Amino acid sequence: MRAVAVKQSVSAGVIVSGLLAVMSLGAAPVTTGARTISAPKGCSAGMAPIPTDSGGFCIDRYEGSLVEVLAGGKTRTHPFYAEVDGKKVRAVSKRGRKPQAYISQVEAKAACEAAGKRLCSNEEWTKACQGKKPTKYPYGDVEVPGRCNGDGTRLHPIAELFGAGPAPFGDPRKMNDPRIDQLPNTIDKSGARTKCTNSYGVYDMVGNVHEWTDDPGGTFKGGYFMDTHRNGDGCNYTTVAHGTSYHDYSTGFRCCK
Ligand SMILES: [Ca+2]
Repeated sequence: MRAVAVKQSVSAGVIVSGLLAVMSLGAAPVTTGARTISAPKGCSAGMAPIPTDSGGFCIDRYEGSLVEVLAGGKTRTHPFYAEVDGKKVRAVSKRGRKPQAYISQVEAKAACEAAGKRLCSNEEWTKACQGKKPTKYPYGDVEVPGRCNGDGTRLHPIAELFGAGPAPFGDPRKMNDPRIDQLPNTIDKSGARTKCTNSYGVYDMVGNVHEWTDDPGGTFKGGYFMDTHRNGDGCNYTTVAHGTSYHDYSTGFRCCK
């Protein structure tokens, strides 16, 4: 019975997706047995619709980058390697931009809200990462080296800048040094790894930068360019060691709506 239920669920997801392609906006709910799976209506540019049995949600296709909002409402690009440091910023989901790192959950939440969005819940984030037919990695259950930016084969950038040993990892100033993510072979532009995606068309959920969720206890998910296994494999990678004001060269975000 369980296998049948799963098959129905996946089938409904395909139907909803097909309707979306035709209609652009939303779709009539699809009922499978006791469950009704429906897609969200009107996901904005740069977001993907994720159908669920509670109405669905939208998620940014790309890791978040930032623009600074200036007096008078004009904006300018905020450097991905610079801390937010009290600036008024707004989240952007755009292919080809290096995603923001050095950002806390508190700052990421404000940036999403300034864009009319919010941080994703842990459950939303994981569902979007695993794809329509849930898999350990966005593209399948078996890891393909190099498909996402998480192999960690380069010398650790902290060791490159500050030498070996554990001490730099406990030093917030060193962990937020803007030079780190400007080193070669650290973070990629969003969407640059064209096969690091899934059946929803969402990119870089595993690797590149960690992504804050809305967990009030402080959680970020997916791993980063040096590691996608230590705290769980792929979409299950979950870091709970840091509070909501913490940030370093590896912490980024993505918004939902
Ligand atoms: Ca990521």
